[in-house]
Amino acid sequence: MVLVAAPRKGSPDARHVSEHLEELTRLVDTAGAEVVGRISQHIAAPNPATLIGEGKVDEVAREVVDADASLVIFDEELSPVQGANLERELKVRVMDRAEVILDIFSTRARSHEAKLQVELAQLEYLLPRLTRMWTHLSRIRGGIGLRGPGETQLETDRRIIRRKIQGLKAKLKDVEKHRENLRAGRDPMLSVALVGYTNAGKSSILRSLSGQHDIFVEDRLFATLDTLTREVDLGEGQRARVTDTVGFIRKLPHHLVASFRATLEEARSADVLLHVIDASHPDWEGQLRVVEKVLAELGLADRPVILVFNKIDAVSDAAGFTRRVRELHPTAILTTTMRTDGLALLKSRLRELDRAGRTSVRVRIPLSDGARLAELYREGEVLSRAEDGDWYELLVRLDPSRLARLRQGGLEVVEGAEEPERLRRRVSG
Ligand SMILES: Nc1nc2c(ncn2[C@@H]2O[C@H](COP(=O)(O)OP(=O)(O)OP(=O)(O)O)[C@@H](O)[C@H]2O)c(=O)[nH]1
Ligand SMILES: [Mg+2]
Repeated sequence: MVLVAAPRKGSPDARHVSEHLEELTRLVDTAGAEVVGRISQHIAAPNPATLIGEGKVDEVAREVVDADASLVIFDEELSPVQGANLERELKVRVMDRAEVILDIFSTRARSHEAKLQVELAQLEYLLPRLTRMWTHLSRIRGGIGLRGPGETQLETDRRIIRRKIQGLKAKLKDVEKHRENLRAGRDPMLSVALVGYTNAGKSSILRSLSGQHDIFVEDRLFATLDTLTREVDLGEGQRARVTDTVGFIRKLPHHLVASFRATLEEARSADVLLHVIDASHPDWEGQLRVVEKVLAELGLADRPVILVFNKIDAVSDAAGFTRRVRELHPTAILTTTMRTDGLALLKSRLRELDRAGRTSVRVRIPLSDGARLAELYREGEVLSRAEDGDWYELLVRLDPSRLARLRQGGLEVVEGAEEPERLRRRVSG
């Protein structure tokens, strides 16, 4: 197949054409096809009919014949009309980046939920392009349709697709509710979600943190499509629940973003997001911006975030890089999953957050109530203990939901020693 990039002149994309084509090549490779030619053009204004200029269309057509390609892929989004025109002129199938990504997702989706999400995204993508796809179909069908009275086949198809979309949305709502119930029933614990550009090392980090080597890691784009949650031992008796999520990529089809909402609900309910960045990637700054943009689209921009610069082992000038990152993002953490102690700092930061999310309270229990005393030691962190006649007086750090439960069970609180520190302030401050 032949790849085509047509960034706007002077746009940030224009400066990174070769990197973007490189990424598209990796996407295409993941989708299982082979690239035989690459063409790019910096355009002043997109041609509404064919995106690229007429002369360039001829050049692509020649390349298609010379390389005997059966498919042309554009890095930019094509409008339905542009796609149809280009297919007519190039006489081969034409796809854009969004369609390639959808294709990869559809072959990689494993869980019921991921499959529903991908199918929804595909139908939403298809709907406005139906005319063009339908022309393909009608040729195959030989024009024999199930035409109703006064209704064209196209309208019938559109109606069927709309109904399917409604059905899928309803099913995904159920999935979302089910997840919500699961979350509500879980033990209160610091919850953390890994987010970031695809291939940054999110799954590797979860693997190292949890010590579970069955977690899938691969040097491919979109290795992970399903969220996966694992309990992690942070050390010093503290634990956290860590969720791995689907990676982001530039020009992510927005239907795909929308349809992955249910999956990313896990991130929404997390106390803190770990935004994982591939420090060894030449355009890590561009990738960081893409992720922030997608997070904003998902309504997650206001979540507390820790930037985690991973693959620091693969950075050529590690000292210079560290200095630069410290200047730009003073609270960022630098990690590597290649060394056993590479995540020590991350763990200690998470322990700190876990403690910050807790409330310190002074409580009184009878000396005779050994069971309750043991419970407090088990569920919280006892900071001090004194005896006063028949009573113990303890200063204990607990998370708020545990405290509420103990109070319901009759625990006597003398005073709330300090307001729980807001996690958000701790992270961004
Ligand atoms: N050099 C180096 N490579 C790493 C490090 N962490 C992960 N990798 C490699 O990076 C590649 C991608 O890792 P994954 O953990 O699958 O990345 P991901 O962010 O989960 O990717 P997706 O699921 O595709 O979004 C794999 O080949 C890993 O072995 C690191 O600290 N240093
Ligand atoms: Mg992954």
